[in-house]
Amino acid sequence: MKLLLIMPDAHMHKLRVGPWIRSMREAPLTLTTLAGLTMDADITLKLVDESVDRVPLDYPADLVGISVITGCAPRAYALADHFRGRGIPVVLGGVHVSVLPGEAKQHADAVVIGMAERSWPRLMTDFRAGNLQPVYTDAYPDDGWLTGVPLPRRDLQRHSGYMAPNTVQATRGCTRVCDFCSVPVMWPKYLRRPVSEVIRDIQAIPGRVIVFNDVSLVDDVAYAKELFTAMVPLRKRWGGLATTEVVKDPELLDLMRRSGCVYLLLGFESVNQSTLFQIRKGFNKSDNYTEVMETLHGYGISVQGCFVFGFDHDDLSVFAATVERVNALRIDIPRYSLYTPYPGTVLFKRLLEEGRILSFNWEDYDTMHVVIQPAQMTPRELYDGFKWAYRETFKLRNALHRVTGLGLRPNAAINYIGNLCYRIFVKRLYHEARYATPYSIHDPRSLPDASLWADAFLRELSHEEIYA
Ligand code: B12
Ligand code: SF4
Repeated sequence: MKLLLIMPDAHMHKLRVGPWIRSMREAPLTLTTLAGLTMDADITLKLVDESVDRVPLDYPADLVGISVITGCAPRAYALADHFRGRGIPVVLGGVHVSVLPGEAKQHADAVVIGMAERSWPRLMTDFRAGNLQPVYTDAYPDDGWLTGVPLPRRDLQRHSGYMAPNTVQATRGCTRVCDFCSVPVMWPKYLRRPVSEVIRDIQAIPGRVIVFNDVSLVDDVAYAKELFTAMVPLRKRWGGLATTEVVKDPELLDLMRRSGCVYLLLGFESVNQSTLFQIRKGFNKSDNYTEVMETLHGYGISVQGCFVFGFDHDDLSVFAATVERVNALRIDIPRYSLYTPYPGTVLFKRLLEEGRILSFNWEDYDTMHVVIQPAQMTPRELYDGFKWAYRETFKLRNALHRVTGLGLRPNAAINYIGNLCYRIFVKRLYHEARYATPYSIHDPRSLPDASLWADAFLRELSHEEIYA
């Protein structure tokens, strides 16, 4: 039996020069995890991440599985329709499918809602018995532990295509509920994997550098300390995601340094404290950002700092104010996004009710397009301000000021490469056709009829149709 697993394209992180394709980010663990869960020895597995490879449209598969995040949903559905047109059954899963299974079902023979650690083996057994069901779900473990996840099949992943090919995951989900974030919707519980299993995964990686895919690795501080203590003897260098609160605990920071932490991605989101309260991220304290940066730099940790534009409190002054602060804070690798209401989130429901969602074309949901009516400016002003902030931030003098301002730092290579990648991205932002307009005005689900879709989505979010 031949199984083809696909992760559709995510444009912004992809660099293509002629036939050479490279992802400027870390390798996802989705397909390699599903492959690890596919135990039958007689199954030939082919994994295709379209960010680094081309999808073999004529592949003689018996079953196709496609992973769907919102920004890639239209591409995922087009691929699903193609393979179904060839008579090959298609299974869809992932964040977007879990939130809008009824929509996904129109393009699939089966949908998998939520995590697949238990449902995927069940689905494979059903499929082989000619008994594929339309919907699969998996209960989240009550005790907060995710045990027995097999080793991801990294051997099946294209190794050369990624900036960081060796990824690991210790936890799933997050204990916070920021209004724009899909994670609490997809993972309603914070799950930890036993430290011994994570260490086994890390030991299986021959390289020295690893990246954690966890969205909030240090949410459970006691767990994080246990994990980092166990990692010290492995002598790895690692990066991951955390919140600004990480600097509160010197013992944790010390363990992070000793276990090899060299890079953290932090969601600062805004320089305005009123915004932080509104988006349910009041645990970020704008006044403390200097302390956060100085502390992490003191521990030799580079910071990718993420900010978002388009909040209700944002007016036209927000762009210059943010760029100025980013430079003053010497954030090593800044990153900007647009406030995007992912389906199922608190924000999506609020803006639906307020009639402020401008586009339901999921392709626009890449945080690089304006899909909402901002409160204090036009969509065009928001888009132009966002692009301006990117260009200004990655001007050579600003990048050099941030990266070399404190002398040559231990992670100079990470900082230089990161800034170089974003300088390339800024060029694309200004020159690629897909970034020319704030949102895809030609999509039938965009203005002026967008509000007509609101009711349909609210019904869909309650999963009424899928279980009917
Ligand atoms: C690596 C990563 C990427 C990679 C790969 C993207 C991808 N398709 O996953 C890259 C760098 C390309 C990327 C880009 C972006 N990402 Co990203 N990314 C991640 C990250 C950190 C890890 C993914 C991962 O490996 N998870 C581990 C695996 C094991 O979990 P999983 O993917 O959920 O899969 C499980 C289940 O969902 C299910 N499943 C998933 N797919 C399938 C398919 C089938 C057939 C089946 C049966 C089951 C199944 O089974 C798996 C095992 O339980 C996640 C956060 C996270 N930790 O999940 C965000 C995440 C997926 N990204 C997110 C976002 C928002 C983005 C960006 C918009 C960010 C940005 N501004 O750049 C872009 C998207 C660009 C675009 N065009 O859409 C959101 C998605 C929200 C949404 N509703 O779509 C997430 C959830 C983070 C968040 N904070 O909300 N990202
Ligand atoms: S944005 Fe970060 S801290 Fe907030 S809910 Fe999402 S993962 Fe958690």
